Amino acid sequence: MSPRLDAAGNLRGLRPGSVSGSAVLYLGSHIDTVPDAGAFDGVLGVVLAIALVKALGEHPLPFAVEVLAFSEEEGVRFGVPFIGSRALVGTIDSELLNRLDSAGITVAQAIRDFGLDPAGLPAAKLPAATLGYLEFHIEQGAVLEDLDLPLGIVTSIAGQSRFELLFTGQANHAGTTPRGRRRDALAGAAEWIGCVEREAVTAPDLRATVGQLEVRPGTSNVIPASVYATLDLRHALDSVRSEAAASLLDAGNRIARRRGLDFHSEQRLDQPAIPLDPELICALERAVTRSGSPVHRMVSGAGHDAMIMARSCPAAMLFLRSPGGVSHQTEESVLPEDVASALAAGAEFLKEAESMYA
Ligand code: HGY
Ligand code: MN
Ligand code: MN
Repeated sequence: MSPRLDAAGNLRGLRPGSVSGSAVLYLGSHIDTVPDAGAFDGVLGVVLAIALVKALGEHPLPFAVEVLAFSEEEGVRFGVPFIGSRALVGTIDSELLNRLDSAGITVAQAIRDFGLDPAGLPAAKLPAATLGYLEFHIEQGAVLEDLDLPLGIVTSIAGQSRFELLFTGQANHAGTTPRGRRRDALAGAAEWIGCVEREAVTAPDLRATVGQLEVRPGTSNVIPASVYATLDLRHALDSVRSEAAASLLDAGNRIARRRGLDFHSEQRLDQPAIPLDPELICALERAVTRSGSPVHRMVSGAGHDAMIMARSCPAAMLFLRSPGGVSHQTEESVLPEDVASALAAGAEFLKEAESMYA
């Protein structure tokens, strides 16, 4: 393949089609991950895509295949996900380019520090002649594990809200300040986190997570002056997700008022749930069946670049079983036999594509 780095730092490898100017089928996933991560989230999809291109050898296809290794999907550094794939659908705007990381470096500066030029972002966009996008990814949950199935065909990807929250009280002496005079930001945040858990229990299938909590000044004999927290909400139905968000922001305001705290929230992401492409899903089902694996349709609780690519082209995903149902931690794994099943299904999918796009 001819590899290149686009202005968003996506690493891309193009395998030309049998005629020049062929339309492009994209395969890939992301190569960034989370702190203390496993070794398969994202990168497995990139390696599988490369293996499928390698298996094609010199076989001519009536379309080009481009492998995509997205630069930034998780959103760890700048608090907003899908930066790499947003470049391909043209939604990187000045608000995103000016977002700061914890060292005060903007996204634009980070791109320049990487030796790239943000002015080149428009050239990263998908061409008009884009056939579609297929992403292989570990499931990151326990559905396939519990059903003892190797592969899952994703029908839709749950919507995702991300918030940054700040509880502000008053630092004071831990030993001299009586209960009635305290404006304890951590006690307020802790009460609110209890509301988050209760919301997730009452709204079926809602996933609500407080992943980050930073206490200031953060020493044992000072009543916490402020607490920074994040909230991550996921649900297959956007209405359930937005109702939960409104209810939890309201709870934060109520708790803060009663405790004499300030409560500030900023929404970092409001990513709607995305249905994947029905035609590609059917092609994937035929491919999985022909390759000898059972077909299982499922919703993805995790977010993926496919939900961004789906704005501009037909998108589909094939999940591989996550042993133990764990991910985003070092126990994350994948079974070699499931990788073999995914490769066999992927090879059959390319045959399907050959007849679909001939
Ligand atoms: O957070 C997610 O859903 C994915 O791992 N980026
Ligand atoms: Mn991830
Ligand atoms: Mn991922």
